[in-house]
Amino acid sequence: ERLKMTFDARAEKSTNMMSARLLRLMATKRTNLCVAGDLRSSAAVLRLADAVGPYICVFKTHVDALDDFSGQFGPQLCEIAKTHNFLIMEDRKFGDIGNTVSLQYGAGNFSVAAWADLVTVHALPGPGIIDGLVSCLETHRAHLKDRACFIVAEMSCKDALTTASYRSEAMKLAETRVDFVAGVVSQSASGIPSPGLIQLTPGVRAGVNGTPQSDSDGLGQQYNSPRHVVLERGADVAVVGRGVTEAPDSAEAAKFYRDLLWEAYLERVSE
Ligand code: S5P
Repeated sequence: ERLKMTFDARAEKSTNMMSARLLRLMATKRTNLCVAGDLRSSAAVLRLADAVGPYICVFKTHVDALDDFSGQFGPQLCEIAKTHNFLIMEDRKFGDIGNTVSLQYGAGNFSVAAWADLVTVHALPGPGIIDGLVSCLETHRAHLKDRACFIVAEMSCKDALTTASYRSEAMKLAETRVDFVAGVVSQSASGIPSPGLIQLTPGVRAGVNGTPQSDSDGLGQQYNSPRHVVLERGADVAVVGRGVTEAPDSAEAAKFYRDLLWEAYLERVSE
């Protein structure tokens, strides 16, 4: 069964090169933590990536929320990723027709395809959105082999419209396009079709230093504990944003989350 398999064993089963690469990275580095660097200045995001780098498998960005994005951001983040051995995910949540996402992915100020190993994609437009992203990589003749996406199948926020049937259609899309799909963003493992697909689960926060665990943020986000998302909801990679960025010491917080998440993973695959 998928959830009982080790990340190494699942990498063997993976038909997507990037999901295999990420699963192996997680197994080698012994981390299933993704930190969401949702800060407003490029320098602050780069500083955070460098501080949490040793403890993460993926660093997730929202570059359209930066006040001062410049063309140097991508290459600088890539350098830090190389130093600490993690992948970069731009959480763009593409959601338009193929032609438009192809432009958004490869061009514009952000040139996401040039520096982000992974991107997030809404399932809403159907298979055409994957075709659009792939065609962008083909035109630029670059990165065809070292890029992939995660399909947002289910959202963490209260009253999200990602119903059970939407979720299951999104899973089918993931399965039919494993050429470019490395995983899904989801709150549970049910219906994930292949052991090679990675489940990324946001909405994770723990009580640190005796402070109580908060279960929401006042804007619809819903939080679960690291242990709960890995053991009860099937998270392979857990995303922690403010749990790390609002902590007094982000490196220490990342280490704290890494330890809890990895311990829960070991418990899941043991026996
Ligand atoms: O359903 C989702 C999908 C995503 S990718 N819910 C989410 O919260 N996210 C992202 O995860 C969100 O955009 C943010 O970057 C991160 C959660 O941040 P936190 O501060 O609430 O931990």
